[in-house]
Amino acid sequence: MPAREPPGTSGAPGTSGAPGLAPIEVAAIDLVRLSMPLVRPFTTSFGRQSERDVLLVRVTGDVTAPGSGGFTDPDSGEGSGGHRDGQLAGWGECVTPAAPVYSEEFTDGAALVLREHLVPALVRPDRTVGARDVATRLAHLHGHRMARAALELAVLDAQLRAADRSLARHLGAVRDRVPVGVSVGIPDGGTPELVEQVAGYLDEGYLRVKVKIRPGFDVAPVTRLREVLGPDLALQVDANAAYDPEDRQHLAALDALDELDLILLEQPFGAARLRAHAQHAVRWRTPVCLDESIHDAADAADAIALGACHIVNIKLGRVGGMAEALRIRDVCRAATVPVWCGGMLETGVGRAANLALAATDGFDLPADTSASDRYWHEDLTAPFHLDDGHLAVPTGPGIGRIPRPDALEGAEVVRLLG
Ligand code: NPQ
Ligand code: MG
Repeated sequence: MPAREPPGTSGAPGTSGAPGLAPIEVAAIDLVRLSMPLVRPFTTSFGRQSERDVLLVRVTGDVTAPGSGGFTDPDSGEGSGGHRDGQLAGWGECVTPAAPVYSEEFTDGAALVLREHLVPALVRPDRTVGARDVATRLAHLHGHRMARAALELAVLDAQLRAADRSLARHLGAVRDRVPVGVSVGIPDGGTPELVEQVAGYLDEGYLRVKVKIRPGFDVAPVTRLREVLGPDLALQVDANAAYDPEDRQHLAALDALDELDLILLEQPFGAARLRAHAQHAVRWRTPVCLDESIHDAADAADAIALGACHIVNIKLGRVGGMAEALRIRDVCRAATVPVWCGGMLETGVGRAANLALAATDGFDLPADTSASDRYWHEDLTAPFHLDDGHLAVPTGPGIGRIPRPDALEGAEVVRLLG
């Protein structure tokens, strides 16, 4: 057991029984950036996206004792990539949107902070690095959790590939497939198009539907969905912080949504408005779920103690990576607060990590990790397919997916270290 990596703590405290992971010798770190068109525009209360500005972190490690099976990917039939001349690559997706519309984080900012601050601090003492070191060596830096998460996940993926172990196994996954739902944007065509899209996703087999709402597109479309698709439709809504707790019309709309038998109401108010969430959560029968408000395990504990939420959406990027995601899961489990795995329009790289997380104990509601074809004509990796409302958890080394080399042909690669 390497002294620097005690059992079960290699980027994944909170997991029990996972053997420790050896750190890797970092040979290079690159940012890989490309634009991918979405299959249909995705509109939320904060704006309309028709393409995804994708940013990946690639950590290349020197392999001194290559594992025998560590370099093929049974899920995709591809090699794990980057493994030549005694090297292997780990991948992490930085889920920042191009603009600071979901939170303060955005892709140019993430790329800059990775290049100028996070990567230098990570390798400054020495180039022997494990996923845990991302938290400890970057502890003096504030924020930028999505950038941090991408770096942590890339290091963890490289370590796991070197050890020929899957992320899901490392985390102690309790299921080999994950029940999934779909997040449906506000359609250009309004309510009729929403009904049509939701019916289409149900035909594909999605187990629940999450509808994006904003003031002016809320009660009428959601009521219509209930009328057309019936009381059995597993339906929830996400406001992305668009409602003002001081606005009577906004509150009247939320009160009306409370009559529609929703599984949950996600983030009606601003990220910092815990007291407003608590004041209204106590009146509503619909459980309030927080997304943007929860950055770490302490936020989750505070929100639960205040009565500001009954359910927590966990996203690897928003909380700074796997270690913190598992801590939040543990805080919620101790308080019997259900959690589920959210999504940020990830490519197959981020989707693979989400599935491993969602396969762990405590993730009891369907994930927002939809199939690849919900977002992409062609995913960056071997695609994820919907099977009876579930996605299979990758079983290959690390996250179990790599970007297809041909898909990266037009990508911009910036070497941060090498
Ligand atoms: C949420 N995700 O749960 C987010 C919001 C979101 C699947 O609903 C570009 C980058 C566009 C990140 C659109 C889903 C995005 C984005 C929506 C995140 O709140
Ligand atoms: Mg959300």
